[in-house]
Amino acid sequence: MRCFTSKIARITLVALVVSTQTAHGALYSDVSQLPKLKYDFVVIGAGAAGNVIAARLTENPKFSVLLIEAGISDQGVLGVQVPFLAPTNLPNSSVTWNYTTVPQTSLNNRVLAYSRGHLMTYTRGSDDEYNRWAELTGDDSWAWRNLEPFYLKSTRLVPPVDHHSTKGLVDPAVHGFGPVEVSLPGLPSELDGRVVNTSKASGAEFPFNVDIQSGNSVGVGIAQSTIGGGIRSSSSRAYLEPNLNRSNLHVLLENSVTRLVQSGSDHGVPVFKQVELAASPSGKRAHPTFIGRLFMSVVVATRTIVTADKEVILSAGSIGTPQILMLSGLGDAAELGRLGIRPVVNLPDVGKNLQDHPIMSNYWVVNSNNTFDDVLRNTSILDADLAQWTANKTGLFGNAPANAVALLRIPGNASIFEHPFTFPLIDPNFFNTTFDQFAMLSAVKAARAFMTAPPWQGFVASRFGPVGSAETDEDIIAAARDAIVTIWHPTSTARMSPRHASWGVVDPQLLVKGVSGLRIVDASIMPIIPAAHTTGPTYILAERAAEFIKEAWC
Ligand SMILES: Cc1cc2nc3c(=O)[nH]c(=O)nc-3n(C[C@H](O)[C@H](O)[C@H](O)COP(=O)(O)OP(=O)(O)OC[C@H]3O[C@@H](n4cnc5c(N)ncnc54)[C@H](O)[C@@H]3O)c2cc1C
Ligand SMILES: *[C@@H]1O[C@H](CO)[C@@H](O)[C@H](O)[C@H]1NC(C)=O
Ligand SMILES: *[C@@H]1O[C@H](CO)[C@@H](O)[C@H](O)[C@H]1NC(C)=O
Ligand SMILES: *[C@@H]1O[C@H](CO)[C@@H](O)[C@H](O)[C@H]1NC(C)=O
Ligand SMILES: *[C@@H]1O[C@H](CO)[C@@H](O)[C@H](O)[C@H]1NC(C)=O
Ligand SMILES: *[C@@H]1O[C@H](CO)[C@@H](O)[C@H](O)[C@H]1NC(C)=O
Ligand SMILES: *[C@@H]1O[C@H](CO)[C@@H](O)[C@H](O)[C@H]1NC(C)=O
Ligand SMILES: *[C@@H]1O[C@H](CO)[C@@H](O)[C@H](O)[C@H]1NC(C)=O
Ligand SMILES: *[C@@H]1O[C@H](CO)[C@@H](O)[C@H](O)[C@H]1NC(C)=O
Ligand SMILES: CC(=O)N[C@H]1CO[C@H](CO)[C@@H](O)[C@@H]1O
Repeated sequence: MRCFTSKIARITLVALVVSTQTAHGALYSDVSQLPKLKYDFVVIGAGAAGNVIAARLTENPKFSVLLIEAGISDQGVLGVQVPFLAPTNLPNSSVTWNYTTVPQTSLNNRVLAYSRGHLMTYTRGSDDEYNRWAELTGDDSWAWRNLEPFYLKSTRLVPPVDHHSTKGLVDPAVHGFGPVEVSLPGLPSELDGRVVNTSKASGAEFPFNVDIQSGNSVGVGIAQSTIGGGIRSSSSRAYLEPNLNRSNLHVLLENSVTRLVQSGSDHGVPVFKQVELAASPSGKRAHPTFIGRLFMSVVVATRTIVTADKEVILSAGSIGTPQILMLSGLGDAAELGRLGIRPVVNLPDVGKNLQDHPIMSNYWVVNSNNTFDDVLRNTSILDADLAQWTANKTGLFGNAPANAVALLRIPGNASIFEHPFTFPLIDPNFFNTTFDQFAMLSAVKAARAFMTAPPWQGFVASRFGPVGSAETDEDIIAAARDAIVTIWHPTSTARMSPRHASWGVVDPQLLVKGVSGLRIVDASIMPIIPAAHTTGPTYILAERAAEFIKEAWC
């Protein structure tokens, strides 16, 4: 099926929209401000995939879309916009979910911080990764030759911030024309030349790869990041912000989806086209009110239901998506029963198969004063920037000057006693196979071999830290158990499988098995984690899915 929309008709409609809609008029944080509670599509989660879906579906002026996001707006959040700050300040902040894993048995029972949100390193993954998805699902839509147009739609190469020549370090021909900006580092470092020379001299050991987006990711090259003009190019900046002026797109922030509600049934198949949401765990929003000198908190709403005429698209990510499915009775029936949730469809794979990339840093002591150490040790400059944001945030939201005080009981229906706002158990089970250990050992050995090449002589003084001091395979594995953390790439917790397979959660069109009206579009559907940073592949799969949805409803 193909959609035919006259370009002329579309332009006319857009012109009408401009005259009635003010910019940013579609951004809400209070459900009572929403102009309506019924849309064609309700998209849950304004992350990498959800923003693509919202942007692409609203290209059709006939489709109305509500995008719901639990988090706050990223406008003015320095840690999100300043590329250098993102890695140090984003995890564990007001813009992240402060999840942790269950104790990792193979990492000396360490509990790892498991933030959600995304940073900048951009890799799309090799063609083979996607061909494997096509093979596994028995659907050619996911074969790279059919997926490439969607990669090209998602990102584009822009010059580095200092506009230096990047000739020979990137291949513009393998890049696309999408809204997410990708660039090479704008501040070449004294490491770059050594990396390139080591690689070129090594031959097959560390093959030089001029551009890892070429379809073959194997090799060494200069990193590409989603940064444009010195500002982080996030899905929000690239896909959402430019389209907030569309009258058919409403975005509701600071509201969590607590479950999907069965809206009916179609020939015995449960239909899920309703979404329950709440601003806070109790389902109420407290509005501070002054009556004389008495401060009161007036409850103005309980949980709200919004309805999708066509589809609900679940894009809450690899942790949020299975949590919402389970809260809605879609999951392993026995497990749901134990949690006191009435099972609607038995889908044992929901929330299983979590795949992620563990990361472990190898350190060397070097003869150089151009490292980040001083910047990271002397926080006075960073603190000044952060203080400005923190001060403004405090100023904006204010402290309520309370003139009265009360001592109360926590009611039985308070947030602490409720499922939806309780963090799910997250178990990537890192390092628990001999393959995982072999792979990490190989990576450590490769890094060490790389750093003994001639370009590093006189520069590298020694290896550093407990991993650096480990010599035997056994010692390296033992040190790794204390050093491995996550690179925050969870995938596959609602994996796709062939249409009629009993395993898996979604079919190759990303429709949830056993129900109607519900699709999942985010990293959780990846049948296998690609050897790539996961945002690039998420953009590609979301672009692919947006087209599926448009084709289904034109
Ligand atoms: C600290 C960190 C660093 C990373 N660095 C990189 C990197 O350098 N390169 C890279 O490629 N990838 C990186 N990643 C991974 C990348 O963030 C993910 O692969 C990508 O964002 C997945 O997209 P998604 O759409 O599946 O989920 P997400 O982008 O996580 O989007 C899910 C959205 O749903 C919202 N949500 C969840 N539950 C609810 C609910 N109940 N109600 C309403 N909204 C909800 C969330 O708040 C979130 O906005 C990093 C991740 C982290 C945490
Ligand atoms: C996460 O933790 C940090 C530090 O403890 C806190 O400031 C922040 O508000 C938390 N984030 C959320 C979304 O609760
Ligand atoms: C997050 O913040 C909390 C409270 O400040 C702290 O205890 C915890 O160690 C932090 N975690 C990370 C990963 O920084
Ligand atoms: C890398 O090789 C080039 C060309 O041989 C040489 O000019 C340059 O100095 C080398 N750089 C480093 C850091 O070794
Ligand atoms: C929204 O604004 C962008 C420029 O920021 C413009 O190109 C686009 O035409 C506008 N769209 C509508 C519907 O007004
Ligand atoms: C919690 O209980 C109180 C008292 O019974 C009731 O008024 C309130 O509506 C309940 N709130 C929710 C969210 O159920
Ligand atoms: C680094 O700085 C110190 C102190 O200023 C100096 O002694 C040393 O020579 C410098 N090292 C290099 C490699 O420039
Ligand atoms: C930190 O940096 C500031 C600004 O450059 C400088 O004035 C201060 O002396 C530094 N502090 C330390 C402990 O090095
Ligand atoms: C995996 O974890 C289990 C405990 O959960 C442990 O008994 C087993 O030895 C681990 N396997 C490896 C290869 O580390
Ligand atoms: C709106 C507002 O309060 N802006 C302030 C943000 O913080 C900086 C530095 O503290 C102030 O200069 C601004 O006035």
